[in-house]
Amino acid sequence: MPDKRIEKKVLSGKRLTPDDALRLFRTEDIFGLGRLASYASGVRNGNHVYFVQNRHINPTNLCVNRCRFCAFSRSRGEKGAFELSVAEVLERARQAPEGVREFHIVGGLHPDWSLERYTDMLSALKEHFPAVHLKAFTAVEIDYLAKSSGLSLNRIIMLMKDAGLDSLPGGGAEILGSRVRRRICPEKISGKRWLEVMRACHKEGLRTNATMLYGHLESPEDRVDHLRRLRDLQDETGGFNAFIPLAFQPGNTRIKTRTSPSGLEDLKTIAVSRLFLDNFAHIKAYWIMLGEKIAQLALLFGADDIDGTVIEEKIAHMAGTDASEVMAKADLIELIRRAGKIPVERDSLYNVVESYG
Ligand code: V47
Ligand code: SF4
Repeated sequence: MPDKRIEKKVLSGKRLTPDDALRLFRTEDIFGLGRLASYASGVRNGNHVYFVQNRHINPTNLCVNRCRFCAFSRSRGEKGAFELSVAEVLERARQAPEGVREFHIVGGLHPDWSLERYTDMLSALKEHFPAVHLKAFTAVEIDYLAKSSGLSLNRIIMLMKDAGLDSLPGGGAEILGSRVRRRICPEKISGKRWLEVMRACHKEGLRTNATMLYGHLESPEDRVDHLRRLRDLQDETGGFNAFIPLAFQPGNTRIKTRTSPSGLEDLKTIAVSRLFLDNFAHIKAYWIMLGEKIAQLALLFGADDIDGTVIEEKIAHMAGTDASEVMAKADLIELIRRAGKIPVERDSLYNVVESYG
């Protein structure tokens, strides 16, 4: 075991300190760490691993921010820039197979789309697909809409909810601490503001996810600080559904690292997140960023969710990932089963649709 004292704490359900998390990030006992995280996952979710039938839709990649780690965004007129009309968004939605339960919608910060452009998109989707959950817009986009419309954050959240928004994905968190944030995404809202937007959403009854982009310029201390801030907000609101560590994909970006994080780094990050975030019900191994094989191993290192069918993915693919863009439901089930786990299809709020035990 990585540390007897930490092991004792986990087995007796005691909360880990930031210093404990740092020790875990530094341990070389990867199997001991995995066993401990797997135990913590079992306490919360038994042997179940969740997946969702979803479809990603990116309405535009025009973005005024141009974060250094992002290969997806473009400026107006640049090669590869795109902006979808509401009709084209609907067309993408229609391509989703029978059984899809969630549209995951995120985009760049468009230089001149109006607030109505966003509410029209949500209401059109809701009108045509009333049974599909709309998980849309990161905290960064919500903040941008408030700033560009001159309306308050709470007003924007209300308008989005009225138009059909059901929950928010966890993007835009990156590394919340300002030292790294200034270097990887200087134009983006601060970590403090990201947390404020999430707090406001939770208070309005919208559930959200949280992410952490790792494997670039951050240190283990930066990761622990990030996790601590998320755990503190979760203590306050209880509004986060899942935590998703996002493995950095370096292709076509302006961050000088040669490779994406190693498999061991991926597994460690999943395991430490599971152990430290004791108030998060779910840790998601996002197979698009991890690759199918590491995502499968992550299920033995504390993850209890593997995300979904996805269908079309641009953010990781424009940054050079070699994972595929779509995984069929049957393949998700098989991947989970082969890890010795029970596949459970869920909706966006983790209600069970069907268990394949
Ligand atoms: O905010 C951008 C990240 C995020 C790169 O909530 C990159 O269920 C790696 O948040 N390498 C968007 N990551 C994706 C996201 C997400 C994905 C899946 C599920 C959920 C959920 C949320 O992608 C961005 C940014 O943090 N990102 N560029 C890159 N080169
Ligand atoms: Fe824009 Fe988001 Fe890419 Fe940053 S990560 S450049 S905010 S699309």
